[in-house]
Parts: sequence; structure tokens; C-alpha cells
Amino acid sequence: MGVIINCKHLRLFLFLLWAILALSCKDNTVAVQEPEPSSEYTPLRSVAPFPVGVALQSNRLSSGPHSQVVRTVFSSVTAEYEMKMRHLTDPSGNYVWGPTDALVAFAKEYDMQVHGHTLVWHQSTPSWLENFSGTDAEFEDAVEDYITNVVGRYKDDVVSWDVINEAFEDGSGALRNSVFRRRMGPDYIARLFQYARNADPDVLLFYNDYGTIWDAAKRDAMFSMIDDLQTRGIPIDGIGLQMHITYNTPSLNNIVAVMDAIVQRGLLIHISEMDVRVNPQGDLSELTTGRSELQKQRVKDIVMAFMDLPEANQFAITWWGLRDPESWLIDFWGNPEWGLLFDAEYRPKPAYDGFLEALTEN
Ligand code: 9MR
Repeated sequence: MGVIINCKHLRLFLFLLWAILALSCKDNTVAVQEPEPSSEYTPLRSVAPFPVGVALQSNRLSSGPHSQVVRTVFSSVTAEYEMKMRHLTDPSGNYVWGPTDALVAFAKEYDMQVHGHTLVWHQSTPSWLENFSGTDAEFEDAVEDYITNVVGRYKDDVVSWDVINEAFEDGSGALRNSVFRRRMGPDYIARLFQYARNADPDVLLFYNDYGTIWDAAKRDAMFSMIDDLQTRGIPIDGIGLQMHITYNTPSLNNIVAVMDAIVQRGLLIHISEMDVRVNPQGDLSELTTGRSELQKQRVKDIVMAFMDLPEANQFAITWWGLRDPESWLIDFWGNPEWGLLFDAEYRPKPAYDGFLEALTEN
């Protein structure tokens, strides 16, 4: 028996379709059903004696659960990418402040501190600077202007900046041959720090890198740079240890040895980009209880080691993302990975308990 659709049915159908769409859309975005975060756990910020941070992308602030967990649990934020040069300026060199202004406003509203990341990074050089057609002196003026503008804009809101990120090569510790090194000469790092200090006498200035725990040449290069800056009275306040590690490497002893060497130099320590890979060999297709417990112990050990440092040297611990599926680790390593404190459903993992236990049992 055939179905006859007359005009009246069609109008009713179209009206219902419109009503459903209108209810599920806001600002042209189809609303995605998101899990509700649980509130039955202790927020890290309520017990940590130092700032606990998280890397954030401004587009995720529009997600209710995401922003709720961030502001409840953490007391510091870092832009995961939006405060880098290639994002703070467009290809012609005009400033793009929208996303970072939004992040800073969010942090202010919820009483969180902001760590600025990063003024200079060879992997985020915008094309207007990479292909700069003026003289070397004009290039340096442009870099100084940039630092003055960016640090100056957030003078009242950003407490600390990574002045330069990852300046040394893996394996050799040689200064990377970036456009900054080529156009400003081998002493360019000292001048970047000085420009940042001139822009804000109070902001804390960091050198940030990965691999300084397990790569001896890179570590030596970093400490030589620090010693040189300090001998010459160039301002530097702290070191960011990125802490992209796995559940079983590097050893805690090696981590502690590097932290001690930083303490000996009177600098602040920022565990600046923490995540703990549990699947470095790619043998897991889902997170097992066993690996999860190893991750928990690893987090606990590191937080305890950080808390054993003299208080004057403890700057902060920052997680490089909130939920496992949002982490850069998955694309970068090409394995399923669960490196962070929260799972896809915004549930705190055993690693979260490890962090809490270190804070409360110490
Ligand atoms: O996690 C960040 C990713 O979302 C960005 O696309 C990428 C490029 O801006 O940077 C990633 O963060 C890096 C950080 O800035 C410096 N240390 C290594 C981090 C992972 O690549």
C-alpha cells in the first residue's frame, strides 16, 4: 500500500525538522552532547602549595565541562599554542590578540595565574620574520618591538614568560641555526632576555626545553648558557623542564639531579609541560589497570620530588592538556596514548590520585 504525503503532512514535517534544528543549534554550531564532569574529588588547587597549571586552547573554553574542570581543578593556565609568535601575528605581521585576550580574561575571572609560552620558538616563526627583507639590525628591532608589545600588553596579567623555547639541538647541544641565531648572532639569547626584562621589570623569565634530563649534551649546553647569563648579570629567573616522559623513563634520580643543579644556581623550577606516556611501545590498544597504576606512581614520585625542593625554587607544575584524547601525544607518536590526568569523560584517573596523594601525604 503506497503512502500518500499531502501538503499538510509535508508542512508538519518541515516544521518539526526546523524545531529540532533550532533547539540543537546555537551560533550555527550543532550542540554536542558532552559528559558532565563529576564533582566528587578534591581539586588540586585547593590543596597544592604551589600553582598547578594546564595548557589550554581558547576554543575549548566554549565547552562547559572543559572550562568547568579547568577552573575548578587548576590555578594556572598556559596557552597550548596561541601565545606563540606564529599565532599572535598574521603572515603580514599584524597582531592577533583575540584568542589570547580571551584566555587571559578567563584566567582572571577564575583567579588563575597565566604563564606565557613562548616569546621565541624556532618552530613558530611567522613568515614575515622568517623572510624578513630588512637588514639584520632591522630584524632585531622587529624582534625587540614584538617582545615589547607582547610582554607589555599582558604586563598586569602574565606572571612569567618562556623567553625562548628549545634553543639547543638534540644530541650535540649546538645552538639551533634558527633565523634568530643567523640574524642576531650567537649571543641572541642574552638579548632576548634583556628585551623581555626591559618590557616588564617584574615578570619572571624562563628558559624552557625538553630532553635536558636524558640528553647530556643538551643539558650541558643549557647549564653553560645559564652560567654565562648569570655571570654577565643578564636576567633569568627560572628553567622550564618540559617533562614529556614515559611511565618508566627517565629515572627519578636523573630528574632530581637536574632539578638540584638548577637549585644550586638559585633559579625557579617549572615542570612546564607534563604528560606521562603509558604506551611508548604501542603494545596497548586500551589503557590497562597495570599501566595506569604505574603512571600514577610516576606522577606521585615526581610531585614528591618537586615538593622536596626548597620552597623558594618551586615555581609550578603544568600539565600539557586536560583530557587524554586532546593530547598532542596521539598525533605525534601515532599510538593510542593516555598521558594526562583526566580521561575522555572528564573523570580523574589514578594519575590524578597520585598527584593528590603526593600533595596530602607529604
Ligand atoms: O601541544 C602543542 C600543539 O597543540 C601545537 O600544535 C604545537 C605547535 O604550536 O605545539 C605543541 O606544544 C609544544 C610546546 O609548545 C613546546 N614543547 C613541545 C610541545 C609539543 O609539541
